[in-house]
Amino acid sequence: MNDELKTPSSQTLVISKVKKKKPKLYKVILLNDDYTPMEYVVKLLREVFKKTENDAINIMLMVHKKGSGVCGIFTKEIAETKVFTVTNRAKSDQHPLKCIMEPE
Ligand code: TYC
Repeated sequence: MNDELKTPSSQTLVISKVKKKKPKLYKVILLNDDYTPMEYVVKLLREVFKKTENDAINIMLMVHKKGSGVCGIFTKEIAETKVFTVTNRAKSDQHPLKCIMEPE
């Protein structure tokens, strides 16, 4: 990718090989437990991760059967916010639901 810079004399200087940095991405992962109600997990997936009812049910069932499942892939800040939101909501609703993030 080429970048154009204006010099003081307003000529255009083209600097090549300036790579635009891709942001690192993180998976947000839900972990299974024996107590959090299935409907609660589906509701969280709909509200926090904007999943359709169908997608939310499928992700919840995947977590239930396999032990964990990816709810989405985000930049660091967004992933941190999702983990924070899920963790706080589960805690305040007294469910042991755990949500983590890991590099993609
Ligand atoms: N295993 C839970 C149950 O049987 C449901 C559940 C699904 C819990 C996904 C957590 O991340 C989770 N009620």
